[in-house]
Amino acid sequence: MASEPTTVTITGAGGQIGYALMFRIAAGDMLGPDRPVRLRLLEIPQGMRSADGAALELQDCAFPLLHDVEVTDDPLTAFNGTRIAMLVGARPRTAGMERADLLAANAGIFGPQGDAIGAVADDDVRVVVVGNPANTNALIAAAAASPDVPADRFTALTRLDHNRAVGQLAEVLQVGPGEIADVVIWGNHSASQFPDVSHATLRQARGRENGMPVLDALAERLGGREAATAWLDEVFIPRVAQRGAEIIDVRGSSSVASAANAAIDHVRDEQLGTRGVTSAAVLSRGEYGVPEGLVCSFPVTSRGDGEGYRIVEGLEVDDRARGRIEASVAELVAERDAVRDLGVL
Ligand code: NAX
Repeated sequence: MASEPTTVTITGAGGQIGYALMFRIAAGDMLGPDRPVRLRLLEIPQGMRSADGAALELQDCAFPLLHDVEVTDDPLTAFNGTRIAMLVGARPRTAGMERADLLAANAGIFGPQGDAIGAVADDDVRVVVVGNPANTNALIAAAAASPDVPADRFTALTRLDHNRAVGQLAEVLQVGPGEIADVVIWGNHSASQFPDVSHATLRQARGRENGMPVLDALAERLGGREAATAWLDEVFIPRVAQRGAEIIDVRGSSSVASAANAAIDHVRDEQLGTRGVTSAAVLSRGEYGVPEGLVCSFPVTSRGDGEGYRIVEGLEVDDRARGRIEASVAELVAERDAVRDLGVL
């Protein structure tokens, strides 16, 4: 076991996703069975009791990997020496709230948190933003942390969308989710996202060396190419994009365990390496025509070598896919411009 614990900060730790996250991190699900962790839980004063209660429960689990837990409402304490910052707490949209109000309210959270990360986090800090609007909140935090922390250390979570897409494909193709490789979520973590299966394969399908294209498997299963395309356009894409609303409708509450699971997948793969391509919202340097400086979901891989996620370049993007990606990117541009108008960036 490594002797020095890794500091992990969770914001919004008194909320639902925070509660679902911390026990799995303390159990070693995120950084592996050899890395002890020190948890720093950030809340606002109204959320402190809930986070304090969760900390008592963590103690009662007696996790061998959990070095210590501190609950605080001070960002400078929460981010002090942090290696992995998971920014979950955010201001939700309430009835009648305009997009500009929502962006402004979240800028008031993610700006100061970015400042604090810039001031006191570990030199090699990695940040994942879960709280919505996640991509633009990441942009705001990165701008605030600059120049102390390079902007490419800030990412946003689209792994839940990715995992949802894999789950839908696994069901229709009647294979295990682990069989499905190289699905891509492009764009914003919002209803405009584009879940793309054109590069996806079934890993070990019927002895084919490089796997069977998912598009071929769908055509086989659904009765031809046209039927497969119709299913993708009319069922799969809207269902993945609207899955959050479906969960609320059926469960009576938003996605919590699956969101926490995706955040753990995101950090674990970034730290320890990916198996094939996954999806994460990362800083664009102009790849695939996405304007530089946006935090956009791309196909990514990580070698687990400390360099973080790298965008997979050179994938073919046909006209249909290009149109969908551009629509989602236009939304990201509009969010960025709205934040600029507020004087935040
Ligand atoms: P909850 O309302 O249960 O918890 C949020 C917590 O954040 C609250 O305890 C609140 O006190 C705290 N908080 C608010 N401002 C804070 C601040 N400045 N510093 C520290 N803590 C603060 O929400 P929950 O269900 O946990 O969801 C959290 C966020 O995740 C929401 O913004 C939600 O929209 C977003 N999601 C993002 C997903 C993604 O894939 N990127 C999927 C799931 C989820 O919808």
